[in-house]
Amino acid sequence: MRTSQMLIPTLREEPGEAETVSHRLLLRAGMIRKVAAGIYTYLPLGLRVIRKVEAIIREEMNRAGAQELLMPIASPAELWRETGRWDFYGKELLRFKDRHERDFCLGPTHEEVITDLIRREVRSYRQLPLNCYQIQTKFRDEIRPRFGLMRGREFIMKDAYSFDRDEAGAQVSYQKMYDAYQRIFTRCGLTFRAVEADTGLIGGTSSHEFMVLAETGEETIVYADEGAYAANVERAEVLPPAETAAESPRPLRKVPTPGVRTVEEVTAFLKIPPQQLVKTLLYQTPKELIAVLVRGDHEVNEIKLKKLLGVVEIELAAPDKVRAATGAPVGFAGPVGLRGIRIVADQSIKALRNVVVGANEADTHYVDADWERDFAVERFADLRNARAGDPSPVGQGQLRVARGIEVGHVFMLGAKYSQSMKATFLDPQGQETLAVMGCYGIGVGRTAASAIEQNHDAKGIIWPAPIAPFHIHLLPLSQSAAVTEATRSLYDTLTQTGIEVLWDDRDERAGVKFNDADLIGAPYQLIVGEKGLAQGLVELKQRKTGEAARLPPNQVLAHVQALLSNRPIS
Ligand code: 9G3
Repeated sequence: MRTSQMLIPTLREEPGEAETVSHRLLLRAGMIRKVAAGIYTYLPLGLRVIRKVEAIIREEMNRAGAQELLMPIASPAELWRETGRWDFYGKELLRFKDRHERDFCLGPTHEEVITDLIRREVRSYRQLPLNCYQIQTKFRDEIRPRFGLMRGREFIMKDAYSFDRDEAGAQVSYQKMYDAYQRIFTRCGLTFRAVEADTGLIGGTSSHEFMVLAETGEETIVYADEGAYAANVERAEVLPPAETAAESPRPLRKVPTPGVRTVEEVTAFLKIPPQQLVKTLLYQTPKELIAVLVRGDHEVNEIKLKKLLGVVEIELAAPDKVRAATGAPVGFAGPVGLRGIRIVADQSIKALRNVVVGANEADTHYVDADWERDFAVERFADLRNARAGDPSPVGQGQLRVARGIEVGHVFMLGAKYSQSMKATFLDPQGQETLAVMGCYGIGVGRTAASAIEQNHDAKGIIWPAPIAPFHIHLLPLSQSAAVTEATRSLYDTLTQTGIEVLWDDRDERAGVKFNDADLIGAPYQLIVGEKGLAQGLVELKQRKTGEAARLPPNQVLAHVQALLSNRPIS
């Protein structure tokens, strides 16, 4: 392809609204353009990357025995009513009516549609196991779409659904998908980890997220420095405290703490370590206000709290609610003398003695409070976020923390959807049996964007070769006959062997061509200049390392083929 004939509107300046590097570079490299919030056009260069990611996904899904189909984006409300999700989801589910006033939504995922298909077409255990997948546009009306392709409203997802005769079969399907995901992200040239994940609202029994490790990732993962343990911090278990503080309880005392509210202020004012302070956080659930106690240096894990309380929604109580319930402003709430409010506590509290807590009085705290003597904890549970330094919950080594971008998610679904939609089959004994399901997603655009988050420098993108829009950026530095002739010959030789070459044939200064080539990020740049040619040489430069080799044009093909196949260069 020749630059002069392609739509590649590169930008010199940083686009204002982009907050993360992949968003900025996709815009500047002329790969995407926004149509509306969270809704993008993939321009020719950007679409070439998307298609490469899709091709890798397709190959590995087919290799794993899944079969491709394509479901509609318009999804009838009737199916969503059967599973109860029509009313369960809020504004994120974009709904519309057709001309006959019938309700539809733009599909955010396709459990209902695929289960409806299978319950009609699968009647016998002989037809199972079955794994169907699609690569298709999804719509989720995110309240705050941001970061370009990272969190769009309309996005391309590969979503697969497995149906098995029983749990054991479902485990086999799950493992096949898990292994296929390992191959997919490896082939995309990404550094990633599979982590244990929360099953979230979808339900089901277990799930893993595939995280691309990047400082700009929105997810926090913890992993052990020994062994294979890794989990999304939302899900990561924390072991109960090893031992209980030796000291004996001292008498409870009230002390004035004028205007001293936060952990930092209280610990500085009373000269205590944060481990000696117990935070009292009041949460509002649909049913009640509840007090949650965690150690001063820990954070509440709201996913764990919701699971303990069996609620779907939870949020910190508003300041006026805190004042009404405790008689004190935020920062002075405490468990002692708290009337009519249940108290749950993170298990770390159990090991503490003589702690500092709010006194439910403005500008006042208690010191030397004791949970067995001075207040009633209804439940001790694992309610905090795991953090660096914690022992690994599986007993090997200590935990480290990293940031990640979720690019894939695999779920064991059990019979959740086959139950509500009566997707049954006749087992060998002729008994109606519920299919056991799994579902498996990959964000295609997010995978491409995360490759940028992991592979870029100040000048632009550095695509991993397997998903690069082109293998080589061909850069003639003058319009002279000699340079043009040599360039054309190189272009023909390379493209005839299937190597993808972007020939920058514009009448532009060398600097402009180099800037665009560094921004667009093809893994190799082939530079044809007057001087070099006079010596019978052209220059092959690696975008990632900047390493350049000067070689005769007739050696370029072999050199490039060796580089692209990761063979040592002879
Ligand atoms: C909705 C809306 C948003 C959603 C869902 C449903 C996320 C929803 C979870 C999944 C689970 C898996 C198959 C591919 C892999 C992920 N956001 N989820 O179910 F109605 Cl508005 O999508 N689905």
